[in-house]
Amino acid sequence: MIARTWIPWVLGGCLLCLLGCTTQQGASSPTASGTGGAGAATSQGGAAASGGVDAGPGVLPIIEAKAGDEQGVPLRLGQTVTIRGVVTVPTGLFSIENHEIYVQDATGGISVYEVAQQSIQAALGDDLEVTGTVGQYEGKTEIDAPLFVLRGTGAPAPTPEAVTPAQLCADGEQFEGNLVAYRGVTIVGGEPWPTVDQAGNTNLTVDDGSGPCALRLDHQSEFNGTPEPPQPFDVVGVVKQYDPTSPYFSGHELQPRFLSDVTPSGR
Ligand SMILES: [Ca+2]
Repeated sequence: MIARTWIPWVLGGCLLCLLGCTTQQGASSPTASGTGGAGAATSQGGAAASGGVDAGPGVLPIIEAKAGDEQGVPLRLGQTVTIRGVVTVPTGLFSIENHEIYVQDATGGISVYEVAQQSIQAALGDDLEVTGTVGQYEGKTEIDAPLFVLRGTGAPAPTPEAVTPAQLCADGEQFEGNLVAYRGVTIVGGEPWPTVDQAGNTNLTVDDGSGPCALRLDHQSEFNGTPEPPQPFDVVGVVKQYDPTSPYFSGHELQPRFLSDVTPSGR
């Protein structure tokens, strides 16, 4: 007789697995385990990962993993979840000492963070399954202490959603972690463009006519020591947040990744 076990990850939201799952599909593997869709047997009620790939049993849509309460605190704070998405910010771009990457599925994106180690070298387009703890740092929701399973490589990048600076500053929570784009912005305040190498990050204020919001240049990214771009410009990046006080609904900022994320405005 083979008993179907009531395994703990059922509590993580995989009620459908009561009907059809017998194994955990390697989600706790500490390292990348090669390519291929080893676990994509069934779709989780709309939990499709990027590129139309079924996320697989036990995988939460990212929008659910990062959902917040009325104070902007993640509803699943401290809980272990498994998500799956395409890498939009690769290893080594935003942090050298620690490790911050971003992954995105069809429902949204999120920061994945680990301290003092890089347990995977994630590249743009990697299709990663991530199991970790939902955390929050100064308002920014993260998957902390992550374990990774590489499900594929070379997935197409999500199309950045166009947002205005006014939207991002007024209602940034809905965009947090996502790859987005400002269109036709000019620099209207904040710190100057880092034309000389800076020891710290640079926080500029940009506006497209809708209202101002933040554009943040990580000092470890390739923007340091570059000429100020012609304006207006378009800029792609992920949405971060720095808001040290509750409720956590302010302090959203767009952070570009590469020099190629900034282009002359098409307007
Ligand atoms: Ca937040």
